[in-house]
Amino acid sequence: MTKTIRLTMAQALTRFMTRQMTVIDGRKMPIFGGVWAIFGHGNVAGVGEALYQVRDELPTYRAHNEQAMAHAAIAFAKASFRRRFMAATSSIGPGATNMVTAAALAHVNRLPVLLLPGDVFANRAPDPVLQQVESFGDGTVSANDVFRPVSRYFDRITRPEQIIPALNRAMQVLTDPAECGPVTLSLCQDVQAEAFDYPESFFAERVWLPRRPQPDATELDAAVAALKSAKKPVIIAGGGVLYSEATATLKTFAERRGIPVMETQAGKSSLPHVHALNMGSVGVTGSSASNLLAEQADVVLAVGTRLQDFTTGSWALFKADGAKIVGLNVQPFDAYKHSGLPLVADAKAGLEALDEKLGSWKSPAAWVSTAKAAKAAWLKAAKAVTDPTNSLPSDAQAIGAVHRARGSKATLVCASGGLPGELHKLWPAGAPGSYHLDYGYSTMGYEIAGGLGVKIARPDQDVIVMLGDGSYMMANSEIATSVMLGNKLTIVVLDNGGFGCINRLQMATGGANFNNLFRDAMHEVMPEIDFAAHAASMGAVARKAASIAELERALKQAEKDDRTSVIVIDTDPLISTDAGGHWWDVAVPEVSVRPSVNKARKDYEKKRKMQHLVN
Ligand SMILES: Cc1ncc(C[n+]2csc(CCOP(=O)(O)OP(=O)(O)O)c2C)c(N)n1
Ligand SMILES: [Mg+2]
Repeated sequence: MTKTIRLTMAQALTRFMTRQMTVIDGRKMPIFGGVWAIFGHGNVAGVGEALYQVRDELPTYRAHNEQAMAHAAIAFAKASFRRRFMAATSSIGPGATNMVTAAALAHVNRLPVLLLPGDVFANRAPDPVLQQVESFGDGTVSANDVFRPVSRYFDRITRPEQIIPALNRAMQVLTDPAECGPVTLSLCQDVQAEAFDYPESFFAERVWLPRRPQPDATELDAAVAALKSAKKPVIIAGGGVLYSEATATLKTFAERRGIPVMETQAGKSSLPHVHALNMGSVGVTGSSASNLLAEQADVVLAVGTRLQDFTTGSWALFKADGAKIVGLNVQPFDAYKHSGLPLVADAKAGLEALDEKLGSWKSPAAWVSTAKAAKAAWLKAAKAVTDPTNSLPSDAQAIGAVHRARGSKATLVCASGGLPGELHKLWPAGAPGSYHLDYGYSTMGYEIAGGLGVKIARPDQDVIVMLGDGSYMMANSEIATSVMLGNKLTIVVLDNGGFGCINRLQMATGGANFNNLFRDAMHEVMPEIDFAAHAASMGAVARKAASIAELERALKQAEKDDRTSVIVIDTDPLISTDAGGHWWDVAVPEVSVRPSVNKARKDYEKKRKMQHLVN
C-alpha cells in the first residue's frame, strides 16, 4: 500500500518545495532560494501558516510591494543564471494582480519564478468575497486569469490533489532551458487549507540539473556550411550565453575562428569588455564598432538571443546583400526568427559542435583587423563621453564616475530610462553576470528590488543600482527591505527632473516638449523632491553629490558603509551619447498640423525603407 501523509494543500506545497534540489559547483543545495510573501486574506492562513512550519529550510522574506517582491525573486534567478529561483506569494485581488507586471517581465526575459497568488474560494460558499472580481458571464473567471498570457504555465488549484501534477509540471517549466519562464499556481483560499492524504513519495528529494540539448546533425551541417562560406562573420551574444554558462566556450570559439562578438543587453558580460574581440553593445544602443561590423556582416551567428528590435535595429541593422542569420538557440521559436538557419541547441553544446566541425576554418585576417581598429575608435569615443567636465553632468559622465570609483568587479543593476542605453554602450563589464539589466520588459521600478534579489543571490558581490528619478518615484520601498535584511546596495539616483529619455524621444519624433519633464507638465508647484531625505527616512545612508568629483568621493565612502546607501546627483535631461547607436522604429504620425512632426515623418518614411523582414 502506498504510504501517505495527511497535509493541507499549502503544507504539501511548501514541503515539496523544500525537497527540490540542484547541484552547483559540486555542491547540492535547495533549488528554491526562498519565498517572498505579503500576506492577506487568501494566503495568510493557508500558505502563510505552512511557510512558518518550514521557515528553517525555506526562508520567507517580507516585502513592501508585491510587484517589487516578485522582481526581487526574478532578479535572484537571473543572478543565479537560472540555476536557482524563488517563489512569491500574495493575497487575492490587488496583492495578486500587483504581481502581473513582474510575471510579464519574467515571461519576456525567459526567467524562472514561481508565483503563488491566492484565489477565490473553490467552493464558492462565501461569494463574493472581499476583492473578488465578478464576471457576469463566466463563473470560472477570477482576477488571476490575467496571469494566463504572462505565464509559461498557469494552473488554478481547485482540489488539493491537483498540486501533485501541477508542481511536477511547474518544476519542469522552471528548469527547462527552452520553456523557462514564470509559473503561476493560483491557489484557491479554501483549498490551501484543505487536507489530503499525499503519497510520501511526492516528497522524495529530487535533484534538478540543467539539460543541454545537442544540435541536430542536419542543422549543424547547414550552419557549418554557412560559416565556412563567411568572409565577414559576427557573433551576437544574448542572455542564453550566460544562462548556458557558455562564456568560456564562446571566448575560445571566437578566438580560434576570428569572429568579433557583439553583445545584447541580456548578453552583456559574456566576454569581459577588455577582450580584443568584444566589440561591445550592438544595435540601437550599440557601439560604433559593433554596428559597423554588423552592417557589413555576411553571416550573423545569433547565440541565445531573442533578436529584439534594440538588437536588430528594428531589422535595419544587417545591410549586406544576402546576409544570413544562423540562430543558435535552445528555443526553436527564437532559432527560426528572421528566416534564420536554425541551430536548435544549448549555446555551449552548439558552439562546441560547430567548433568540432569547422576544421581549420577561420575568418579572413583582414576582418579581424577591421574589428580591432573599429574597437579602438569606439573606446576613444566612449572615453570622451564618460570623462568629467564642469557642466551639469550627463548620465554618461555619472557612469564614468561609478566605474572609476568601483570598477568592473561590481555588479551593475538597471532597467529603464536613459541609463540602459548609456550603460549598454559605456559600462565596462567584468565577469559574466556582472551586468544585470531588465531590458526585455524595461520595467521602471525594477531596479531597487532587482538589486536586492541580486544581492541575495550573490552576497559577496558589490551590487550597484543605477536609476533615474522617475524609476525611483515608481518603486523605492524595497530600500527599507534591503536595510532590514542587511543586504547592502549602493543606489545611484540620477535626478534630471522627470522622464528625460522619453522627452528626448518626443523631440526626436517632432513632438512638443509635453508631460515628461516636470517643467513641461501641468503644475502649480514645481516639484523639488529631496531623494536623499526620502532614502534616509527608510534607513539608508544618503548623500547628495553636487558634481562628478563629489559623486566619485561619495561612491568610495559608500563602499565602506555597513548598509544600503543612496547617492543622488542632478543630471542634464537633454544629453545622451550620440556616438554609436542605430535607428529605432518608433512610429511618427502620418498627419499633423505641426511642421516638426511632418518633417520627422518624412525622415521616418525614409528610414523605414532600410527595414527588411527577409534578406
Ligand atoms: C512601468 C513603466 N512605465 C513606463 C515606461 C516608459 N518609460 C520608459 S523610460 C521612462 C522615463 C524614465 O524616467 P527616469 O527613470 O527619470 O529616467 P530618465 O529617462 O530621466 O533617464 C518611461 C516613462 C516604462 N518603461 N516602465
Ligand atoms: Mg529622470
